[in-house]
Amino acid sequence: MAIERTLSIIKPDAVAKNVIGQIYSRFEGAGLKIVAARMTQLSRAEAEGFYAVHSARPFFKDLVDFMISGPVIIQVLEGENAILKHRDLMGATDPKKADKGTIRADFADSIDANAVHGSDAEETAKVEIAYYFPALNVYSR
Ligand code: RTP
Ligand code: MG
Repeated sequence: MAIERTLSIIKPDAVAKNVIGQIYSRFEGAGLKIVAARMTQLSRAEAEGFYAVHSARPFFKDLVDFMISGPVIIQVLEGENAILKHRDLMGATDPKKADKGTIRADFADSIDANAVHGSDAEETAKVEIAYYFPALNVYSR
């Protein structure tokens, strides 16, 4: 199976709940390595740019408002089948529909405040990693 990289964000609700370590443990437990990471509070322009594909959707403004409401932790995860593995760990977008034991089932409150983001395909992972880590200060090991 291919070694992949994916872009992960711990959203403001999960940072505020103080569950960063518990979420990192799940990544590590699944064999995903954190190869780049930073904590930041996104500007409106950064959040709008990141979610540009959703700009015409009715939830766009709420999504951007939420993503800039507090600090986030952004990381690159690396491992076998990392993109799908990370999506499986996250669970469905709506925490009410997320499988038991997933990050969203355990830590998210609503479809808006849903704890985490993860790239959904190889191409989007590349674009999203370059968006937040343009210098590619990524540490493989
Ligand atoms: P993400 O991009 O955050 O990993 O989540 P996802 O792929 O599961 O969901 P996506 O369709 O890409 O939507 C991005 C984020 O927008 C919010 N959303 N709200 N109110 C709504 O109907 C709605 N739909 C999506 C969610 O916070 C979702 O994570
Ligand atoms: Mg998505």
